[in-house]
Amino acid sequence: MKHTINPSRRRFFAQTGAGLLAYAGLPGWLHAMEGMGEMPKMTPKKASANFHPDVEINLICKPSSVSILPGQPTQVLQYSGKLVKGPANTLTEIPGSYLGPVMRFEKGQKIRINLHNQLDEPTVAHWHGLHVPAEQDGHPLYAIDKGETLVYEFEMLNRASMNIYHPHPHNTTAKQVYHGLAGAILVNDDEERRLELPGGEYEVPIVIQDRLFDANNQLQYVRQMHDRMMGFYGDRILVNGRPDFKLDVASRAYRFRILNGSTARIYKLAWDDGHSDTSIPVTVIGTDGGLLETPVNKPYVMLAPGERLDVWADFSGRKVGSQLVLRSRSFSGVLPGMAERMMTGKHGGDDQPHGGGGHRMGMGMHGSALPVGSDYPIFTVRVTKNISDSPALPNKLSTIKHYTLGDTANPNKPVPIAISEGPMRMVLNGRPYAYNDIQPSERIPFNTVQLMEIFHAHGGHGGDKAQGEGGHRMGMGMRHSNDSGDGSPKMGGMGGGGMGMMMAMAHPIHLHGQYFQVFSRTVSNSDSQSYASVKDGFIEGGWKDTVLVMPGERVKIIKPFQDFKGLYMYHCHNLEHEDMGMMRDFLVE
Ligand SMILES: [Cu+2]
Repeated sequence: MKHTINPSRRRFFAQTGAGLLAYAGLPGWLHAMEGMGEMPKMTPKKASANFHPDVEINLICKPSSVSILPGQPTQVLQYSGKLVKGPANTLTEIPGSYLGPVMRFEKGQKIRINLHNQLDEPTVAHWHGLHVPAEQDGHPLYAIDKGETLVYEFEMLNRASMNIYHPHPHNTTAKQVYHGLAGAILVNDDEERRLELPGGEYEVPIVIQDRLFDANNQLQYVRQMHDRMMGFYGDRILVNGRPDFKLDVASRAYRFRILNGSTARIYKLAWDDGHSDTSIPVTVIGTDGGLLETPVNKPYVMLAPGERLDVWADFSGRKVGSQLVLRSRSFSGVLPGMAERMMTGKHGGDDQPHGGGGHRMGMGMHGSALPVGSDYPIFTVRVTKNISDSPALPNKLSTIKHYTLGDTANPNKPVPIAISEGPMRMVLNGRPYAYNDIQPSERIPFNTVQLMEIFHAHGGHGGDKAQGEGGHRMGMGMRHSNDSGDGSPKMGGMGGGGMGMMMAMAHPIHLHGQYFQVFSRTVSNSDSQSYASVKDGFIEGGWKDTVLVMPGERVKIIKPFQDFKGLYMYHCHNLEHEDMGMMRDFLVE
């Protein structure tokens, strides 16, 4: 890679966690800060004379103020877009929302986006899901300061799909997303168009987020260490930036483009029409990377941060005045047992160990009005108009070439993505994020298809090998232990796996660059009650860029690394984890 790095503009980011340094008395917390080192500052790229865009957008990120709850407006950060060139339907504002405009692109379009930073801090925009050159991907390396402009130029290579744009600056991604910086990208292509799926007012983006407001309607964010360790959870669900979202529909088929834009919250989506005797399946026609081959009916679907769902929702035959609610249904096991009990207010103070060396999970922790895994509504659909004519759900949606082991360059030696979980230390492959810290397993040969394996490092099976290479230090005498052998996590207990095991939780792992396919999912505790509460909610048959890895699970994926060399991040899309350093780079070379 040839880059101009101006050493006089180097930045130090350790201070971004300053408010949290109150916890610096805990050595493990300092370890978690290791990843928060220095990031070089690049000279922002300018428009190139020989790139002739079909579409050009000015994208401004700036502080703003939006009325969300009754009363005082809420201070937010916001993307606003102006179309400089291209089809009129390229940008669609979501009225009254802090979310950025929905961007609609066509496969094959040449796109220029001029990102203007009007925030008081560095930012950079990442196109989550898009297959773009490394230097167009919004790596933190390319973050710009206030007043600067970064020009992106790329061709849309993706198939029809829903993607995301959001900030990716070093250590402050979660905070910026939480305060409002995010938007949806829809890509269309000929294969999709032939299906004549519901469009226009019948195609509805549904961006699900959770937020916590103070008494003055202002957003509250990370208040304590625990909010980072477990992820930050609000107590109010917003859809497209609105509370108590209601959608008026006609009695016909709709296409819901659903995105989990929360920083940490995982949903178990299911329909509820108020009649417990009838269960309405969720009809899924697409995932992160676009349409499935055929529609899939599920009793519920798990949706982790960063994941998308294309849902066919047919209200044909429903009476005007009837309602349906999309709910998140109850489940367990995505958080450590003790954290789950604390969140639901079932403080097991006496029956749970507080961990070695004085680490207390209970430190400042409190119950939530909306515990993860509880049952609550997401939004309400109201049938307000009778229409007799509705499109039919196609049987065949798209063609997907399914990878086999024979397509991979490394069928017997998967690239490891080891999840290490410890108090104050959530990392991948044993190392917190650091720029220019590429390890041998992170060098990916250009133009290859790779088998990769995501697993919990404390789960045995050589996991600790991946950790041991460099700098693995668990603070306070805690250690990751291999001695459980079978890899079965003992939720909420110290037995067998040590503290790492006790901290086992679910992580949505996101890989930049091309979409991948889930090859296999194996779990050591398949018969557990927790796992049973989520297992029917995974959609594996299509293209993905984010995959939820439950405690005890090993997920093998197959991913192409074609067309572009350079640095591509992989990280936990629990954005609090990402900012703690649960992120690494692959170097495609
Ligand atoms: Cu995570």
